[in-house]
Amino acid sequence: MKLFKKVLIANRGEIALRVIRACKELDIKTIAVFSDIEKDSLHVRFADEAICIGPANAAQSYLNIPAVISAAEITDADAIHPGYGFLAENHHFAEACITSGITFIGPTPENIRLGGDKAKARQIMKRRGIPIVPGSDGPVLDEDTAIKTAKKIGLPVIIKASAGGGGKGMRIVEDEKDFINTYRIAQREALASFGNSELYIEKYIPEIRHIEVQIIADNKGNVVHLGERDCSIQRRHQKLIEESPSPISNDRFRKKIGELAVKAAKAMKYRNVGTIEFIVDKEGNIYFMEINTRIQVEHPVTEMVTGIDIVKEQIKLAAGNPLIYKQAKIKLNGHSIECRINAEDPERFIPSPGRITSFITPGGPGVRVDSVGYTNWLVPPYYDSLIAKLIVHGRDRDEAILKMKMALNEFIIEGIRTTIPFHKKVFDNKDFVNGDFNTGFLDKLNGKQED
Ligand code: MV4
Repeated sequence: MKLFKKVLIANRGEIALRVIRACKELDIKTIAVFSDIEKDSLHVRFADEAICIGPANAAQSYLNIPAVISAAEITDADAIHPGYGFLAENHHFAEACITSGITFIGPTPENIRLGGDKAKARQIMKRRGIPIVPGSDGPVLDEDTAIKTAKKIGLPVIIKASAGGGGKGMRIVEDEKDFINTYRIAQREALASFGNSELYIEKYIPEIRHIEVQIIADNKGNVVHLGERDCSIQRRHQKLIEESPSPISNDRFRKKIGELAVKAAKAMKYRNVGTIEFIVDKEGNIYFMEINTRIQVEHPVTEMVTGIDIVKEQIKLAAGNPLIYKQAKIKLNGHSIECRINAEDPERFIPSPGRITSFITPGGPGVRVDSVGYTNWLVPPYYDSLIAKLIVHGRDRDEAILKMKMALNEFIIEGIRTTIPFHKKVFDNKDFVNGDFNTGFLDKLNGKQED
């Protein structure tokens, strides 16, 4: 098998360690990069080499393209893994890697660009017969067209930024008299947040489930899907709990949504690992939403039920190896759930960085912890507050829930506040246990409107 000799991991935290582990299993040397304040981080300790790329401020280190490329050149890396966040979905960065003769472990720059252009992606999928929510055909380019489109599809509508995603810059309009004002606010917000004011409009669908499909593709255009993940438990567009399979899924549903995902990937000549995001309404109708062109935080639940190491596959595919899986051979076994454990106040979700005075991880069959936490680690205030992912695998959903409850009780993190108490509350909730939830679950749990 063709493989890299040395991979530089252009990331930090648990995902950097996750990639290091995949490289070690493939007998590939690893290079960590770190900012001034992270020399004591575990990704630095466990990599074969480590190189400081700048100050704590991510804009000058983990987001600094020349610094990352130089680090790869100095250390003679033949590939870069971007992880998620930071430079993972920056098509200029993917291009810069290629120009420097370094393989970018991920999709093509063109794939990344389309993933970042939500209005265009919608248009392409529509033309291929993939169901999308009724709305504008691509972007809306002026106010007259916007008003006409909103009237045609009927209120409520949701206005979204073409360059947005992950829920940022979205606005719901319930009342026609508010439309133009909200449209202008959305436009200004999109320009300020993304440097691009382009918008598109969709019918607003209430009480949805957010269901996404993991796909893997080789450089010849072969694509398979690895089943779905249900990511409906979220707060302000931050996912908190993910699972596979979805509680509303069955073989027929999976075949349908899986085939749509593969069709979407083929429509855009997708390469490497990615996720096709859908929303599913109360009636079970499936609509294409977005393409995520990176390895995602929640990938472990898919690994647990398929037995496929997605990060190892990602590296092998990027090295030019063909897919070794046939769709018919991929079976979901049991049920997996992930809780994201953040260094945050569990009630208000405000960051709680600081020194961890005690860190004891849970264990036992079917319990996995992806984390860079340890006793005495100083959780920095500069980056994402995710400090651990707790993943369980059970024969069925009930067993997975029992294991998660046990594991949450065994997980001791002292010195900082974490979202563990929040998760304990969710796993005691009847609706969650019954699989009866949608993206409005947390509002219901708290008895209030959050967004
Ligand atoms: C929607 C929607 C309802 N209708 N689109 C949020 C993340 C992004 N990837 C897609 N999102 C949504 N798109 C249509 N046509 C509902 C969401 C959504 C949401 C919207 C408002 C407030 C909270 C939300 C939580 C999850 C999903």
